[in-house]
Amino acid sequence: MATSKQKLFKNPFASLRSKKKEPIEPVEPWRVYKELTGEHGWQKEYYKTLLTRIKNNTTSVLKKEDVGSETINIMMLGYVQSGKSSTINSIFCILDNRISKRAKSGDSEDSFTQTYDSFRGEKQLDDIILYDVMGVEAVKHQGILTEDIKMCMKGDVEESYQFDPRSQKRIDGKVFGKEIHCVMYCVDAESIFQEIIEPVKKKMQEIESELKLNPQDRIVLVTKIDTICDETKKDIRRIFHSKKVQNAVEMAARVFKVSLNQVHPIKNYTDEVEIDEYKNIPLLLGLSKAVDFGTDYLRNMADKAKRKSQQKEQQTEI
Ligand SMILES: Nc1nc2c(ncn2[C@@H]2O[C@H](COP(=O)(O)OP(=O)(O)OP(=O)(O)O)[C@@H](O)[C@H]2O)c(=O)[nH]1
Ligand SMILES: [Mg+2]
Repeated sequence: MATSKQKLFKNPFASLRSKKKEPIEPVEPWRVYKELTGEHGWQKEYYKTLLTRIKNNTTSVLKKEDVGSETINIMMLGYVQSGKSSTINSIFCILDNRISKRAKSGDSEDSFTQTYDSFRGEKQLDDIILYDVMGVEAVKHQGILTEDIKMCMKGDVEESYQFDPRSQKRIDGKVFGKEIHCVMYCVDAESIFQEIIEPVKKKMQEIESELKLNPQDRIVLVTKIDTICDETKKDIRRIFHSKKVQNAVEMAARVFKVSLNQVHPIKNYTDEVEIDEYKNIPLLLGLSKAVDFGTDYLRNMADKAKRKSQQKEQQTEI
């Protein structure tokens, strides 16, 4: 039986062969965060600083006049099995300080996630809602449809909506859900080096051109970096030193046509039995970028609304 990877890529075992040539890891980091490279290097408590920063950012924007939302809404997107649901779970692991499994995740040939599920954050992330969706698939009538993504972005999809790519009946466009403010696109580190077969490429390009039309921005999360770099697997603090991780990030930026600083490598909590505070750091660096983009979008919308109402006032004065 074909695995989901065999269905998506021409040569699913190419990366296993490439593992033999492990490059020597550079001493200098390929990405510099002042707080991680300073005198003290990685601090376990740093993830708490990131949580507080996210909270301060969301609060300051959401309380602004004309911001018509009480939450920052972030939607996951990506191929089937790319780690979308596991990323949501990892964020709850950080909040709960234990292994949590809120979103359904696991190995599956088709998309494990079949419904449009939302997960509202808690504690410092209580202003954030994460939306989980069905994975993108190469095969026709399988995986999330571009049409569904469009509706989700606009907030025209109800909670618990059952994705049905085989059905001719589409969502009827009534506003029940919440508008999306930023997209987190997941791609797994191993797959990014594979030659994507034509139908996947076509579907991805279709989604890309759709997303480009929307004013909301997106970030790319490169998941499963433990599968491409043993050194990072052993010690997550090597993540920004690893040549393999750097290559995966650069490749993702090229494939998704985004700037390098929009691509974030992460290791999700999957087999772990305990939380590793260091692992929380890359996860929160990725999330905080998505929150920044989400708040930027809301600020732009608020400015637009303000200008519109000022114009109206001026017109009535005349
Ligand atoms: N090694 C490793 N495995 C991961 C990581 N993230 C996710 N996985 C595994 O990848 C598989 C798919 O993960 P999911 O989170 O269900 O992926 P998904 O994108 O939600 O999949 P669908 O809902 O089927 O589209 C699961 O077996 C996870 O345990 C990671 O960072 N490292
Ligand atoms: Mg899923």
